[in-house]
Formats: sequence, C-alpha cells, structure tokens
Amino acid sequence: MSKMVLHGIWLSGPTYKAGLAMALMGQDFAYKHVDLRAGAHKEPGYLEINRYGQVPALVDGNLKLCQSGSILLHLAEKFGKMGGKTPDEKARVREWLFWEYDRLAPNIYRPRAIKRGFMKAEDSVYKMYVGMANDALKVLDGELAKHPFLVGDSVTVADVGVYGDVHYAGEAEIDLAPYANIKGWMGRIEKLAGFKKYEDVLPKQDAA
Ligand SMILES: N[C@@H](CCC(=O)N[C@@H](CS)C(=O)NCC(=O)O)C(=O)O
Repeated sequence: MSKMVLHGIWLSGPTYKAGLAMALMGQDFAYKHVDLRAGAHKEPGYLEINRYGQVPALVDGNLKLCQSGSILLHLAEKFGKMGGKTPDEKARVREWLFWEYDRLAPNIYRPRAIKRGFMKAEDSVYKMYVGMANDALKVLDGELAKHPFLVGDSVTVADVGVYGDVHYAGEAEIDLAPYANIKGWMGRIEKLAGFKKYEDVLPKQDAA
C-alpha cells in the first residue's frame, strides 16, 4: 500500500491540522511542499488535486481530498481512531469541526496573516477579527471547564481541528492568558504521544 501524501506548506495552520492528526495516529506520510509564494497552488497540476487552489490536500490512493476538516474525518474513519466512540460522539466531533471553521479558524488565521505581513488590512479590521476570536475563545474556555477534551474522555480530531487554530493565537497577538481552561487543554494535547509542533511535523521541502 502506498503512503498517503500530504500537500501543503509548513506555515499553514490547516496543513498542520492534517499533519498533527497523522502524527497522533502514528501514521507515516509522504509530503509535497506547495510554494504558495510562487503560485504553485494555482498551477493546473495542483488544481487537479485541490480544485479550490488551496493547501492542504491529502492524496490517499485514488482519493484526492481537500479541506482540513474533511481530511481529519477521513483519517479518523480510515484508521478507526480519534473519531468518537459512539454515534453521538461522532456527531459532536463533526459539530466542533464545523464550529471551528465558522467561528475560530478565520478569526485567528486572518489576524495572524495581518501580523505576519501575509495580508494587509486596517487596524480596525484586525481588531474586528480579534474581537470575534475572543467571543469564540470564551465559548471554548467554558466548554473546556467541563471536560478534559472536547468530546468524550480522550482526544479526537475535534481537538486537533480546534488546537490547530488556537495554536496560532500568539502569532495573531491574541492573548490566551484569560483562558486558563484552554491553556490546560493545550498542555494536555502537547503531552500526548506523537504530538509535534508545526515546525516539526511539516517539512520545508518534499519528503518521501
Ligand atoms: N478551509 C480550508 C482553508 C485552507 C486555506 O485557507 N489554505 C490557505 C493556506 S493556510 C491557502 O491555501 N491560501 C491560498 C489561497 O487561498 O489562495 C481548510 O481548512 O483546509
């Protein structure tokens, strides 16, 4: 069986989510660096893999899959890991992933892009995103006061999806100090077997 191939760039939060999930599941993968600055994500060959012209993409045999949330759910299903133990838990995992796409990812990734100079915006726009991120972080912090992980009693891909947003709060200059439950949960994730930081899970060039 050939290895799954993750296409992405090491600075990409959604690519990190896919790489981190595979690391936590103990799954090896090959890696293709997609040079966004050179426009490699809009080249016809890459668009055959990801029609949206974005990273990440995961090639698993004949399946070419994009959207990090969809990749996380695919991995959970394929390996029977981190997907929730019951139908109710699986539904809750999906709910968290849809929520983070809506409320958390844009409101952390965009101010991060502004602060890192990948995106230009007025300060009022930066502040609007940070305000919405804090609204979402308050909800998350409240939920994490009740459970060690988001769904059930162990880590799921819902945690990976949400962690892959919150991990970048510092680069977005969003202060996590008011969120003790989030910080405790991040610490639990970072202690899991297989956990790696994004710099360690995503190579800076192709890897077999
Ligand atoms: N919802 C997508 C977002 C992917 C995304 O925004 N990728 C960025 C890099 S982090 C990208 O490819 N940007 C280039 C573009 O959109 O043209 C996911 O979670 O996979």
